[in-house]
Amino acid sequence: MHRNGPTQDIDESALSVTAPKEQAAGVTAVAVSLTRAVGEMGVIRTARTLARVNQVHGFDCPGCAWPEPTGHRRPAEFCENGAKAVAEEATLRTVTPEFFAEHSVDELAGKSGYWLGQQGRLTHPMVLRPGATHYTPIAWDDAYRLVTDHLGALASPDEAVFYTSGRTSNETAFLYQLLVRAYGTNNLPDCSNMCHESSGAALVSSIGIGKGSVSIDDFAAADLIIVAGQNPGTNHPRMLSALANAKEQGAKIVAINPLPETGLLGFRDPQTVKGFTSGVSIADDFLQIRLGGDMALFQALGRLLFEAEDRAPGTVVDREFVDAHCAGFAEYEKQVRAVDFDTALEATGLTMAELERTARRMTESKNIIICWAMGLTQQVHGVATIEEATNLLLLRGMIGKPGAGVCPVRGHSNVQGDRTMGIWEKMPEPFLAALDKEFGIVSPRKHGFDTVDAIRAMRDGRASVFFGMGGNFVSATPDTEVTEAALRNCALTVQVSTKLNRSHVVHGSTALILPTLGRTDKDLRDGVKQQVSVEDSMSMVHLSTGRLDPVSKYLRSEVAIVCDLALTLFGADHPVPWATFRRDYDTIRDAIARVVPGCADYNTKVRARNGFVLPHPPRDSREFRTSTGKANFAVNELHWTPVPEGRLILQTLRSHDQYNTTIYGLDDRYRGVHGGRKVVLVHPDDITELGFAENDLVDVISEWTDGTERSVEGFRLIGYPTPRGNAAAYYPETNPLVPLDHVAARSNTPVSKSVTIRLQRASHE
Ligand SMILES: Nc1nc2c(c(=O)[nH]1)N[C@H]1C(S)=C(S)[C@@H](COP(=O)(O)OP(=O)(O)OC[C@H]3O[C@@H](n4cnc5c(=O)[nH]c(N)nc54)[C@H](O)[C@@H]3O)O[C@H]1N2
Ligand SMILES: Nc1nc2c(c(=O)[nH]1)N[C@H]1C(S)=C(S)[C@@H](COP(=O)(O)OP(=O)(O)OC[C@H]3O[C@@H](n4cnc5c(=O)[nH]c(N)nc54)[C@H](O)[C@@H]3O)O[C@H]1N2
Ligand SMILES: [Mo]
Repeated sequence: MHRNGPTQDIDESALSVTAPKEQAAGVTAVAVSLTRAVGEMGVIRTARTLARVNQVHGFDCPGCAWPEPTGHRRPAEFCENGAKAVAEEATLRTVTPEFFAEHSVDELAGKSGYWLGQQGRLTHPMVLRPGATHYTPIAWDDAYRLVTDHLGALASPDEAVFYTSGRTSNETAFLYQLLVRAYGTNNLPDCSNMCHESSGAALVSSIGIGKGSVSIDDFAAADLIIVAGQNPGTNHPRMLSALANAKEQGAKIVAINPLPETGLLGFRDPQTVKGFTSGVSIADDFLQIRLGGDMALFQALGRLLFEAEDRAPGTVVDREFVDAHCAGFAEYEKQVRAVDFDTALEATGLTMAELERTARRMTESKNIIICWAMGLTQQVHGVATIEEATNLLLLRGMIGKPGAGVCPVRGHSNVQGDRTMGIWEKMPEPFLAALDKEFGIVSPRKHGFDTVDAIRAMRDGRASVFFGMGGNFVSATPDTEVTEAALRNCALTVQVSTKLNRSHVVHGSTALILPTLGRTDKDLRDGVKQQVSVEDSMSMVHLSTGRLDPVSKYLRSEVAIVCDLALTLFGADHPVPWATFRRDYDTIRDAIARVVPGCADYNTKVRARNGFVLPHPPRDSREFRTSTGKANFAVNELHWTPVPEGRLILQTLRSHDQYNTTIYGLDDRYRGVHGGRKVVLVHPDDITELGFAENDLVDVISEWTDGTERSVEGFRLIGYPTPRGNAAAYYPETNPLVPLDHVAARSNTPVSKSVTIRLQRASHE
């Protein structure tokens, strides 16, 4: 029943372009998802698998972190891209020792990430010895010893880096950070460093907790929902149902985006009969903002809100809320009243009428939610931008009441839970103290490396062991050439993975692939089925149970891998009961209950029908545990990036047919790009003005402030309705253009959404 992956790699010359789609989802989405799933898993496995996605006793969709509805769940609580994520994992295609014997690492390094991923699930632990050309099989015990020998040989634990990607369950995450801290380092970079780190930094400073303050039910109670810097039609498709539902209840929806993203502008809900035949326009207003213009927009809206208050005193500013709960209001008022509208119009590319209309919507609304994702976080001033959005909500008293609040929409399905469980290079003291008390260890207090600092350390030889708990570090991170050299600089690179990816073929002197169970796989310990738990974007924690037979008997669960590694590293008389944890995941949850705030009675509460919600003081009781003990109005100097002469500002984003570095297929259906990925979307007038024609092949060169340049070659120019001066291209192909030092202030997040580029006629046809 095993299948083989495709043998052909991408042929970019087959690329074709059609007009962008006006409506997302609908019948095509259902058809695409089923065809993909059947192709990977066959009919029976498809039916068994998709029926369990996001059901009460099923498994959590490994796609995005959008929550499940709390009440009635429809029989198909997933979307086209969730189905693709499931098919990608539940595939029957396999990558076996024979595959590795056939293909040298050099050969595999010449393949695209798409080709690698399509080969199927990894089946055996594999090792690449120093100087070897091929990976060969290794016994699990020998693999663990190889890792611990390397860790034991380091001059300091701080020379090892332990990365986490956001699919890892709470149980694994908790044990993994415990292993790393017991070993002696806080070097726990994660994908969040490249994702919502800016949201966390801003919200901790403004409201005292780095998580969103709304629940799924708040959407139906909102009367204004602002969606900024996010493409839910592709990346959080089930959010469109929540938005459509809110609209039916009378909410207005404003989309703020440089691109007219299909799902925001038109949507057919495939789960309703009506959705099969007719669609709705989700957004009542589409503000086509320039890249990086959001901070200026939010500040200008602040001034307009104060001016509306002047016209009708007592109607706009929620004095009671501000007086009782906020600090820094006077400073904020003073600064924002001085905002220069001309600058704001230039930075945003919007009209005064658009700003005024949006301000009016905000003054007329009783309940406002602001949602955002990577368009705001991956900016130089991402943290300040999110603070400015929060300022507007504080001014209107929109935190801690139904139908209102901040809503950072998370990416990976458990990226929020991983942080709750301690995956962070700078966990606060109370967490470390509780961990030490529970286990009788001494956690290090010195902050560890985040993602960018980890790359710098490996580049400079300050770290030489890399361990990846999931993810695809080499392809997800910026400045590909620098990062690849950094990984190659390591003595050992280890990847715990489900699928083959580029991080397996860009490696240290010794490299290990440790194949693991995914969310959909059955996990038996001594014949007893184990469950794991996850936390969604709205702080709901619930169980996930895999049901499929694993494609290979050599796969081990992530929990088992962490425990085995710990037993090899620390020996059997370590104070942490690793063997017990490995046998029965309930015992891990009991430990979590004693260490992690808000998790008391974890085993009981997580078994409730919809799981349980973690505490969120601002949402629950308007309590703000910040430096001032109040919600802080932030005062920020305006920052935006003008487009230099003859240049463009580039954002790197996701197509409709990928999950981060996992490429499902080559069709960005909604944007009308088919059969290839090496494209740059540019305004037709800019294409002409820069001396090119649509369809030309170009090299893209990024320019950095230190005078260095980076380039990618052979991209096709596509005329697209972006704002003038802005361009868009897919990640990860364009990661080589993002300089390692191009990071957001205060969050160190790579600035993937604002890279200065110039175009040049392609050097090779
Ligand atoms: N199918 C699928 N689902 C996914 C993922 C996936 O790859 N595939 N990835 C998951 C992950 S980890 C994450 S983090 C999320 C990502 O979800 P998104 O943040 O939606 O992902 P991106 O494709 O990066 O899209 C960024 C959006 O912001 C807009 N934008 C860019 N710059 C600006 C700006 O300066 N201002 C404004 N207002 N808008 C801007 C872009 O035009 C685009 O619409 O999705 C998650 N879900
Ligand atoms: N230029 C640019 N760069 C970006 C971004 C961008 O918008 N632009 N976005 C950033 C963002 S938001 C993120 S979150 C990161 C994503 O960074 P990562 O999380 O590191 O990348 P993914 O592509 O999600 O990882 C995919 C790999 O994870 C493994 N995997 C899948 N499921 C499991 C599992 O259950 N267990 C284990 N152990 N492994 C598994 C598979 O082997 C697969 O190849 O990329 C960031 N990089
Ligand atoms: Mo992400």
